[in-house]
Formats: sequence, C-alpha cells, structure tokens
Amino acid sequence: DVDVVCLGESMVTFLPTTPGRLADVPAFERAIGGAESNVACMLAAAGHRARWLSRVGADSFGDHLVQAITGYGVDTRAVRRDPTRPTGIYFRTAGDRVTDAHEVAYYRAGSAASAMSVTTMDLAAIGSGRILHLSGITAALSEDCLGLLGDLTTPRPGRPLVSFDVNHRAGLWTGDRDPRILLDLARRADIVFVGDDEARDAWGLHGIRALREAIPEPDILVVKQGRGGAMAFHDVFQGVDDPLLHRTGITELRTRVPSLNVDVIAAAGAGDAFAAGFLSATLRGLPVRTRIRYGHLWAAAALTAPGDLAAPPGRALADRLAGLDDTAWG
Ligand code: KDG
Repeated sequence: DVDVVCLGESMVTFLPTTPGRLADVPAFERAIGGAESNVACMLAAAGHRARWLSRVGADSFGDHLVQAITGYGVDTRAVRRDPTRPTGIYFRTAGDRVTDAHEVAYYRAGSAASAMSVTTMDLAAIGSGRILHLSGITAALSEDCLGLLGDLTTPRPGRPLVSFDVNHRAGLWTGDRDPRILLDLARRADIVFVGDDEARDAWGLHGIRALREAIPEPDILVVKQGRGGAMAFHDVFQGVDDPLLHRTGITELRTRVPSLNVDVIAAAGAGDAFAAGFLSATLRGLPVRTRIRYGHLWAAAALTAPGDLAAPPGRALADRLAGLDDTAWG
C-alpha cells in the first residue's frame, strides 16, 4: 500500500557548530541521521508514498526522530518503540569539502534498532511497498539485524523489489566482523548501489568489471565513481524499449552517466540522495540512463546543502535537466 519501504536505524545526530576535531569543538547542533530514513524523507518530499520502519527507544530522542521523519511526510506508524533500549545517537564533524575526511563517534551499541529482527519487526509492513530499500549499515548492527536482512533478501514469490545500498561504514565493522557478508547480501538484491571506493575498502575489489563479476545477479548494479559519474550494469529489459535489441540475444547493457560538477558543501547524505533519486525514477518507470541522471541530480542537491538531507529538485525542472542530451552532462 505504499511505494517504498525503507528499513534501518536512524539516530539523533550532533553536528559541531564550529569546524575542528570532536575533541575540541565546544557545541553541537541537533539534526537527524540515518541512511534509510534519509531516502524515505527525500522520496516523500518528492511526492512518493514512503514508509520508514525501525525501532527507537521509548525516550525523548525516539520521540524527536519519529516526529522529524513524520514531518517530511513519511509514514512512521509501523515504527516500534522499545522500552528497554535507548535510541542511538552520533556525533559527526562536517568533513573536508574535497576529501570528505570526517570524524564520526557512534553511541548506538545496544540501541533499540540493534534489536530489529524477524520477531521484533512488523513483517507485513516491511512487505507493503513496491520497493523495499535496505542498506549494509543494518548488517553491521547486530546478529539479529543481519538475520533480518538475510530473511528479507531471500528470494520468495511476491517479494518487493529489493534495493540494497552497500553503505560500508568502516567504523561499524570492528573486531572480527567481516564486511564481506555485504557481498552476499548484495547478490540477493534486485537493485544494488555501491561506491567503487567502498568496494575497494570493504572487499578489496578494484575496478568495475571485477565488481560485476563479484555481484552478477542483481538486475541492476549501480557503481558510483564519485566525480567520475556512475555506471550501471543492467538487464536489457530494464527500461530499454527497443525490440531490435531484444532480438540480438544481448542480455546485459552498461550505461555510464557523468555526474554534475558541483561545489560541495557537505558530502554526507549524497549517497542516500542518489539512491532516492534513482528509486524515484524507477517508480516512474523511466529508463536506466534517466534513473542515473535522477540519482546525480538529487545527489547534487544533497552535496550543495549543509547536513544530510536536502529537498529534492522539483519534478518539472529535474525532468527538463534529465532530458538534456549527453553533451550537457559530459
Ligand atoms: O548516509 C548518511 C548516514 O551515514 C548517516 O545519516 C548516518 O546512517 C548513518 C550511519 O549509520 O552512518
């Protein structure tokens, strides 16, 4: 009964009011963070019916998250409150504009969301969208969360289209936890988003060809190459309406779309915005090239706004920009 369900942990976020190391900055401003709820908020802001599913504490930070995310127009009615575990929080520095080097301090171990599992979540609500958007962050939170992702990505009749953003967060993969599990999850999804830098850091995979070889199953694999644009490997039937092509026996295409050159204000949230733009265009049945352009356009909106979340560009303007020919994008 909704277009997209996004499942994952959100946290109250504290951003320094002045530049500098976390050790030195004296004051912080409150915001909200959470890769999957970021996607839900942008999709809702663009007029899609989006639902966010998670667990938060029965505490004030939980109240704030639910209120703020509901304020974007996201359906939060299936979010569960946990009376025994707190809402996670985290602190993050703004990050260098060019290198995006930033400091993150998570206080989320044992959070309400880390208790997400097949028994503590509303499975009917999870399956209630055309698309279910998940991310690799959830896999790092706990064994329960990993088990939930394993269940949700298991192929079964009537499963929503599963979108998976690898979202490798190095700070969460400590001890003997191995981010190679993200590769197995990605292989079970229908649409996968991954940065070439994450593939290198998490899996030691270099180059887009090696990536597709490692993740051959998804109908669409989108490899983000930062300022180098994005490349999608996709089934010919994904939005390519050319009967001649279908008769050639070619089953896979590669579509590369350069990204927009913008002056970055804050890189955080750009990946979420890319996924949201791509999914918005997917819901509208647009061809893969246009979906990637939407990803870039929405990412540009996030890159040029402070904080994680930005309003997506209006549909009429975005349609016009996405419809320009390649020379405008190259
Ligand atoms: O994509 C931005 C996210 O990284 C941020 O909102 C916080 O979800 C988050 C995380 O776990 O790092």
